[in-house]
Amino acid sequence: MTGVRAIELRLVGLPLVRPFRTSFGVEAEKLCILARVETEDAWGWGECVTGPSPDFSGEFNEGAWLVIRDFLAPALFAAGDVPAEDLDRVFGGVRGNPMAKATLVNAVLDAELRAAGRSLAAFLGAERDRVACGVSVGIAATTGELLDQVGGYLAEGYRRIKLKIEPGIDVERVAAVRTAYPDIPLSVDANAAYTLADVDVFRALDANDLLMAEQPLHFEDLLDHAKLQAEIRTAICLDESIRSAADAAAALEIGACRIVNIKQGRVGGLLEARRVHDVAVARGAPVWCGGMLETGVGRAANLALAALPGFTLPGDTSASRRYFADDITEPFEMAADGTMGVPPGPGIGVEPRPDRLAACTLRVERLEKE
Ligand code: NPG
Repeated sequence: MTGVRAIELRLVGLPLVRPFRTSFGVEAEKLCILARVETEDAWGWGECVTGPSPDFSGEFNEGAWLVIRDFLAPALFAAGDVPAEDLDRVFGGVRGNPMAKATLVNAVLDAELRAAGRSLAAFLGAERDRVACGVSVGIAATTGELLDQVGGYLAEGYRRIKLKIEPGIDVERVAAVRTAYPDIPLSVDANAAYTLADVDVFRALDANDLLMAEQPLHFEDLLDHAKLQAEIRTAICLDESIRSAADAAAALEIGACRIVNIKQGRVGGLLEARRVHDVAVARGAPVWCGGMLETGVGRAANLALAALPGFTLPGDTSASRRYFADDITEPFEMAADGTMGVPPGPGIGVEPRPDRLAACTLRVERLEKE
């Protein structure tokens, strides 16, 4: 492949079909950056998983835009003809900012694979062409509303229900869902809202036969997660705490978790995500593919990743319609058996539809190699 000669950054906005409430806030609209890199041979797309504010992580849209524009793009242009595999080194002068880096790593990889006529799934080492889908259910106003939502998603075929929890909206809610649906695969996600002082909440949750409790404690506190894991039966899964393969190795080594949520954007892109997968597989820990309410561009990348052999649990890889009335790409549909097809085409296998892209775009900036 020849080097990247231009990058188009775009801020896009799409209304969500229902506001998504977590322990750190409510999102009613999906606002994110899409990057399109251009080489002599192909275009490649990358979706940045940052949101409007630095809540899930320290990165956020306007910050990521500047990091890409002022630091990562100049480094990429200066690097010339380098494969995506070398971008760790190219971006090595910029600390942190894995979500901003992932945007360009994934876009360059997509361009490379499109030029080679090879699918992302095949490149990553996928072993199946369909993946099992779960759904993440935001904190509802009432238990009745939550039960309605869960019932609707189960009727659509979702194979695992994940409930967002926060202090005070946890044990009773989860027990109500478990009572209504005694046999479904069920998990909870706290988005770091608890402390070790809340160990009794997690002991009480143990009674609900949960697949896992995701990110119960502070994202920087692996030791406390290890202490909590030693006190409860439910497997802890880490999300925010895992920013790299090294983090995953450390967390599994000290018993801070037994399961890893892999979000490629959170760990710096698809290549590091595959390394996280490999670390977990080597240690016998199951992984699954997390979601960040991505548009079809990010969803396509997630599906390819979720087809790797270590992804043995259903992911937050839901159908487009769970998020958007009209996605940016052709919508991703889930079959009635709760699986979704991995795009077989070159690269991520999908493109934004020009009319939808134009309608959703709030701002564009074109960066060119000098
Ligand atoms: O289906 O994409 C999805 C959403 C899954 O719950 C989900 N994501 O904490 O994992 C999370 C949460 C999230 C969404 C976090 C958006 C940050 C932004």
